[in-house]
Amino acid sequence: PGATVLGYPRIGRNRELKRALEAFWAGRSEPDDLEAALESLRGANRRRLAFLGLTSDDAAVPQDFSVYDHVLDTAVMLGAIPERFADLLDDRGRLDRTGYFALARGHGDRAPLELTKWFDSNYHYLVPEVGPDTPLRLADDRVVREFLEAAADGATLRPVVLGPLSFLLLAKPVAGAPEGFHPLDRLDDVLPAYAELLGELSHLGAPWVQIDEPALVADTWDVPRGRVLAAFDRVLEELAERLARPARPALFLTTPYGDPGDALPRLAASHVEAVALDLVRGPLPDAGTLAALAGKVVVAGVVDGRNVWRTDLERALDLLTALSDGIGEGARVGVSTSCSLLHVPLDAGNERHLAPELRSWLAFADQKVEEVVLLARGLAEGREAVEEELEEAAEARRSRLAHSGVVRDDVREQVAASAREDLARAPYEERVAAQGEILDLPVLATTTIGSFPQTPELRRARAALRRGELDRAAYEDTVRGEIARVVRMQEELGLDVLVHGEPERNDMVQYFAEQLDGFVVTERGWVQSYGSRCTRPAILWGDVVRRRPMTLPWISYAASLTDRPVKGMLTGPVTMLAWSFVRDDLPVGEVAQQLALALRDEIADLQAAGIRIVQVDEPALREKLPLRRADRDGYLAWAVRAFRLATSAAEPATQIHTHLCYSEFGEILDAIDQMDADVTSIEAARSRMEILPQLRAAGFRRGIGPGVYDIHSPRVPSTEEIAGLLTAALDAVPAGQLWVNPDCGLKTRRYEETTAALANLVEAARTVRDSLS
Ligand code: THG
Ligand code: ZN
Repeated sequence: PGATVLGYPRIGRNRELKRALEAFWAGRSEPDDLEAALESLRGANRRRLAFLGLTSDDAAVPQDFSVYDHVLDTAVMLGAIPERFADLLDDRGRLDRTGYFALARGHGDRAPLELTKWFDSNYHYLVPEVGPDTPLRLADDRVVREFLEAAADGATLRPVVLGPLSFLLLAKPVAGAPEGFHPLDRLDDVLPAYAELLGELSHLGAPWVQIDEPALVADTWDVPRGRVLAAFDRVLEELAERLARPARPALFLTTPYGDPGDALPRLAASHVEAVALDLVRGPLPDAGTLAALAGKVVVAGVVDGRNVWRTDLERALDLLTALSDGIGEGARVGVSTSCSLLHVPLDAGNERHLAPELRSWLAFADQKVEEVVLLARGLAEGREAVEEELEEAAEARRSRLAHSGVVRDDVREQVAASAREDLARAPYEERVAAQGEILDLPVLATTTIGSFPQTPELRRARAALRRGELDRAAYEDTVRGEIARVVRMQEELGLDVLVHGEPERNDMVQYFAEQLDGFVVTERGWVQSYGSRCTRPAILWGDVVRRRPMTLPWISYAASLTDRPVKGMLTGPVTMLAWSFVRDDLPVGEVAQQLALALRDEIADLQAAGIRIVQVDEPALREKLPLRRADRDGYLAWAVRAFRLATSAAEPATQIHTHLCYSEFGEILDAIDQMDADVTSIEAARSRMEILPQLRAAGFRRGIGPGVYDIHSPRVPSTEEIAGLLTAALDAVPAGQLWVNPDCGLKTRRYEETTAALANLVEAARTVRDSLS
């Protein structure tokens, strides 16, 4: 019992992790420099947590560092190294740092592990590849080494490992695995490795080990729930029961990101010593389950690890008391965060330019640690002991809810009025005819997703603008110069629908957040996205109002430079929400409608200025899909409605495009259809167009642009290769429906690759087009 957190950001207060990794990758530092920087980062994190009040005696400080990704670390720990990297293993079957980075980033022509979204967050993990013959054993002693590293410094940490069930459910079968094989088939092969690790840690004196099993809160895996539960029973049997203390440390089992549901009674009946519950997203367990938890430490995740608002401490203490009373006699309740603090920035105290009132509403990672410590004290010593802090937090909360920007009557009225609107655009056939007349595009029209590479010159100009060394007029000249260059380049390449290239945007969410009332952006609120890459999520705190056109001057300028159609580029409502921290005082579906209304005004302005094509990107639509099946329809209903509301100002002759990232669309095909965009571009190059027959079978009849150039790799695809993909696409989609485009924005690529690949793309479209007639 006491206070703890399930995990802490790994990037460092000044993004030291990014600096250390990128210097090493660029050859600017030696392996020893890198290891020293990583060790110093681990030391700084544990000292910080101790300073904030987590104690070593309770092993309250988690040992959860990762150099690149914790799922990759688990794969390496278990020796699950794909065959194509076998020659990077040393004679004891181990990977050095270079090998580790090869799995994360690729090596020569060997593809890295696939990156995909971690649960419903904007963090990406590397997908382990497990087949029937993948060697699985305890192959790496990182956990032990880092435990000893801290011990040498006088700290007793609580090692954190991703549990065997979650590891296998997050993995994918190796290419060529037999039909019907599932990584979960290998459960009995990974359990001994975990048992061995627990034995070693116990031997070294680790009092606790944290095992994360977030997979239990989702019911959307490709195996039935019954099988997941049976596998979980095996985990509990082998690790908690068969292996008795002191042959293993006490087990601290967590189920972050939601409600473990029917897995909880099993956990309550098991031999684990502590159970951590996400009480922000999940409910207080029922009376029977609470009673069954009586012999254990129950760690209550009452501080939200996914958002940045200060905790309602009063409510949290009520919850802790209810939990304690519900367990009854001898209850041992600990206080924690709902999940790792990986998803929030480090310290709101670092924000020097936020309005003090706004700043007082926020809790980033460090403030959340303090909240947890305070709540544990309140629980132990009684409410009176923390009366003052409770009142101060309540006051900050009242100030937020009473702020004049939080409820704006005009916005609420517009949203209410829009709920009565029929959002159907003209019938698709009518739109196709009207658009065809105006746009006069060939079949297999070519375009890009929107962004072009961000040049060092642009980055420098933006930084100089921020520091006040460049005035706005000069900055805007730089941006216009870049737009002119990109438009000319696209004309020369022979693309049919042009874009302005987005040189004015740092991030596709932040750019809009900076211009909308209701949002604030941070200065140093970095959150890890993957590896060394971070984003600075905006904070949506009030009702949303568009002050003035946000993209119109740039798009109009681009359009003035060419006779070809220029596509306007906007970020859709779901993605604006998904990649920001969102207010907790209004249902998120309603916030989405407010964003949609702001976007609708922008589309109306673009249309009035003669822009005939507008793309509303929703790359995060798939990622926000709820982890429980029962919640999916409700989510998709408001997400689709927001998209339709945003695009409802478009006349029949205005062509609406959308772009969706990540290739698993199976579950949302119906929603994509209901969004009713005229053209949808999707990621498909890596999956060899597998999605198309599904779209066809679902009766999708609108324009579709399956990406034919994989922009996530520096490789330039040949004309023949692209033509081959297009020909394959034509098997499933009539030529009149097919668009030709890369599979995502080009922002992270370099111009050399981009122009070569686009030239091949245009050439391939011509060849296939000619072969049609
Ligand atoms: N914006 C936001 N979230 C995203 C993406 C985005 N999530 C999904 C996907 N795109 C993630 N991809 C990236 C790609 C590159 C970077 C971050 C996420 C990146 N970041 C810079 C860095 O870490 O140095 C900082 C960028 C900045 O200055 O804002 O390169 O597009 N919100
Ligand atoms: Zn994309």
